Amino acid sequence: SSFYERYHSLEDIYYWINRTAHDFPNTVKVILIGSSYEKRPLYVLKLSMNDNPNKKAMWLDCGIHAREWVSPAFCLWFVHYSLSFHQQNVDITNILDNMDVYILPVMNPDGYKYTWTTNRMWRKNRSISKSSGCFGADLNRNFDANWCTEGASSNPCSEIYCGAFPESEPESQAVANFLRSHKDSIQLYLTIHSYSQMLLFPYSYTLEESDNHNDLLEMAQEAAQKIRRYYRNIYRYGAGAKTIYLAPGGSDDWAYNLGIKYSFTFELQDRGRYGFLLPPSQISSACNEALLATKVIALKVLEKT
Ligand code: 0X9
Ligand code: ZN
Repeated sequence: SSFYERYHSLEDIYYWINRTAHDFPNTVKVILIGSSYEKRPLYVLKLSMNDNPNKKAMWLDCGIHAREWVSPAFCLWFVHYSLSFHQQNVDITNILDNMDVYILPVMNPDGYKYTWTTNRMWRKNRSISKSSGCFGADLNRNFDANWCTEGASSNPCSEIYCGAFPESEPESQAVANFLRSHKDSIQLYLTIHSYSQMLLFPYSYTLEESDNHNDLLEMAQEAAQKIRRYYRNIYRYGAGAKTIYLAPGGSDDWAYNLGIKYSFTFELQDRGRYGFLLPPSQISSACNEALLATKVIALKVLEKT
C-alpha cells in the first residue's frame, strides 16, 4: 500500500508537512497558526497555484477529534491529490486555479498522539481541568456558537465537555483567530470527522434553518448523489441538528456565523462496522468519496460566488 493508504503517527505527519513544503516550494507554504495545550505546533499548509494569489479561498481541517484517524488521512490524501493532479484532472485544476486552499491536517495533535500511545478511543484535547482532575475539552463544543447549551456538557469529565469558556482551548482559539483574520477571502469551510457517512451543514446548535439552507442542501445532495453513483455508497445529508443531534459550539456553525456561508462537516466511513477503527484497506475508498464531495461542493461555491 502507498503512504496515503496507511495511518501515520504525529511525528510522521510533521515530517510529511515539512517534506511536502520543501518539495513544492512554489505552491506550498507552511503557516504556523498557534500551538496546542502541550505546546505542539499547529501547521497549516497553504496551496496556491498562481503567481498572483487568488482572492477566493477554502479552509479544510482534519483531526478535531483524536480517535477519528481517517480524518487526518483525508487531509494528507487531499494535498497529495491536489499536487499530483493539478493540470491532469479538470475539476481539481479548476478549483486550485480559482481558490487558495488552507489545510490543517491535525487540529488536535495532543489528542492524536495520545490515541497512538495510550488510549485509541480518546476524543478530546489534553488540557487538564484542575477542579475535577479530568483531561480534555471537546474542541467541537468549544467554539462560540450557542456555546455549552443543550448537546454539550459543562462537566470536565464528559466526552462532550465544552471547556471553561468559548475558545478556552488553544487549538480552537488558533483556528478561530486564523479564520477571523482571513474571513474576507475564505468562502468555504470544511471540517472532516468520522464516522457515519454524512454531509452536514449549519445549524447544529438550533433546529432553525440557516439563511441559505436550500443552497447548502442542494450542494450536499449533489455530493451525496455523486458518491452513490460513482462509488455505490450511501451518505445522508442535511442540517446537523435535524440529521444527527443538537450539538452547540461546533466549528462549522461558528464559521458560518462568522460569514463563511458555505460550511460543511463531513462524517466519513464507515456506518459502524469498524467505527473509529476503520481498517487501512478502506482509507482509499473513504478518501475518494470525500474527495468527490469536496470537489462537487468547491465547484458549486465557485459558481455561486
Ligand atoms: O458531534 C460532533 O462533534 C460531530 N460528530 S462526531 O461523531 N465526529 O463527534 C458532528 C458535528 C456536527 N456539527 C456540529 N455539531 N456543529
Ligand atoms: Zn468528530
